[in-house]
Amino acid sequence: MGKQTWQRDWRKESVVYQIYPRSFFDASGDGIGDLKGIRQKLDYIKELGADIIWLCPIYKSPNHDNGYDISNYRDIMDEFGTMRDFDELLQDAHSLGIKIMLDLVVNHTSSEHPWFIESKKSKDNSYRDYYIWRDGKNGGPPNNWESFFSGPAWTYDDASKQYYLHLFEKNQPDLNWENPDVRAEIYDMMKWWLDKGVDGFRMDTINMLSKSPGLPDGKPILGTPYGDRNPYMMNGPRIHEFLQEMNREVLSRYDIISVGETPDVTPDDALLYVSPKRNELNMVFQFDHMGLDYEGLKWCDPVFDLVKLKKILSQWQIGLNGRGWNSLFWNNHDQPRVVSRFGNDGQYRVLSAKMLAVCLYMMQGTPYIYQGEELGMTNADFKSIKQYRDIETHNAYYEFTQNRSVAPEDMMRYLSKVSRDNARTPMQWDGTENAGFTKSVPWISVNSNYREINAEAERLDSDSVFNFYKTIIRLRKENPIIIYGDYELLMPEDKAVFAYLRRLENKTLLVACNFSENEQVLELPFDLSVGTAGAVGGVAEGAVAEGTARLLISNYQSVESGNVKSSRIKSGAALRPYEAVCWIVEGK
Ligand code: TEU
Repeated sequence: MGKQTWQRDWRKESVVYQIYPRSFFDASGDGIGDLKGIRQKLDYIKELGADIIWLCPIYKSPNHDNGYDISNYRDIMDEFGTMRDFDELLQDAHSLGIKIMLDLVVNHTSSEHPWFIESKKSKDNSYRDYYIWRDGKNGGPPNNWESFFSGPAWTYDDASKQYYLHLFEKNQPDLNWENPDVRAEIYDMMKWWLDKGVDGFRMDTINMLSKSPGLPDGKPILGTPYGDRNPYMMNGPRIHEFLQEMNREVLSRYDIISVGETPDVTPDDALLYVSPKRNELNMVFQFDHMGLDYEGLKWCDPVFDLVKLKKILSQWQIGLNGRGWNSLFWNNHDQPRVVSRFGNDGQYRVLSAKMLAVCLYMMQGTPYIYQGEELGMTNADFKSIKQYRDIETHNAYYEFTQNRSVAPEDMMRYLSKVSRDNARTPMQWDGTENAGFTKSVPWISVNSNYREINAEAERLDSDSVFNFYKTIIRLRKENPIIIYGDYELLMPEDKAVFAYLRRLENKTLLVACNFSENEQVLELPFDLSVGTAGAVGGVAEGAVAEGTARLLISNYQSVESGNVKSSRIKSGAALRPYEAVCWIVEGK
């Protein structure tokens, strides 16, 4: 290998596996996943090749929002087990060389948190200012903001005759980050977990901590009684001051990973959070690609547009290259399953799941693989609103069918495509009852396709999505060009093919993905003549570099060692339905 021109970093070279504990594996037999269950599946995660586990919230919670409403930051939710269970899980994970990052939810607490219980007691107690209380206006809430979970973002408290702010459910009151005592409490709690050996945090809604002074009304949103809250609660005036303080007081003192969940940011906004010289976070989750198929409103019949996806992901690859760092994700516990959303969960489920993995995980950034994604799990197959469990889903179903004249059957169709519960059906371990997730009645229905799609079957099948993900993860570790290389989009306007180049030193990686069920043509600005010695034409400068090319991965064929038929990758080569192929060309 030539002179190394890049700065290595374990956060950049790691692959993260996200676990939604409630749906992962139930060891206690109560129908709900738990920490003991995760501990029993560490070998599975190790076999996949992940380096870090992101645990969704495991803290004490009444579970109005499945743990994103915390009533005690320093204790474990009853359903998930005990602090001893956590300590043993952390110890076992570390002994396998797997790190654990927790989910930091500090924009809000549960309304059952002692701080809020005290705060609510009177207008003048020492905890009142831990939250955001305001007098009403014109007989109603202090402003026209809507909650992310439908309805007003304010709830009136009869006792103290004031409203409190909750950007999410009414049981999730927003903390007042303007209050230095609140910030100090949070930093102490973070250090408490880091001193236990936790390896970092995913930071929930972290760009919402700073709200605009005066909490002004938003621009009215047509067809609703609400205004646009985003300009006044996203990326607010003191957010970077708060995060630089958090970094100074906590993050900088440990060798850890931090990723902020930051909806509504551009690449330039993101650089203010992740540029190393800013001393804030290592990376963020942006959501531009997670909203491209919604018509401005989540509850719709999503329309996928590959050209939009290519533009978005390319903007982020180029925008952060050499200046910050990307996270790479298709799924999480809030998003529908990607094979159902951007792929084909019918005839081409396996091929398209593999294609989607090649498309994203050959890019620059830290991959975040969500439980079941590595199996090609699909959206839920619910037929009744009664099968759904998610507070956001139920609130939206009520709001849109009762107050916005959406027909129930239309709303059910929307839910089948966009509800967060699509990602929350139990992990499918094997073909036994309840997919081996629980010996009891699961808290949410198991997808009926578990006999065909499950970890046990896929671990034994060399051609499975699971083993394909293992290969991709291995290739990332073996080829620095995938992690550190530059990025260049090819065929930008093509509606079916996503093709791009990665370059690092004397190597070029070509990635070509067909997002359709029809054969497509791969147009290259140069020919890759392949064999024991091939030549690759430079693009801009027209130079021709001599080099050897080899197939790195394909979802249509296992990679033979060394050379392959050259006809497959000349410009004009055909890409079969949902074909994904990667070639690496090594110059002299
Ligand atoms: O989600 C924050 C967020 O922006 C949500 O609006 C998310 O985009 C939405 O749920 C997608 O439909 C985080 C957590 O990931 C989510 O599970 C929590 O419910 C929410 O914060 C409140 O803590």
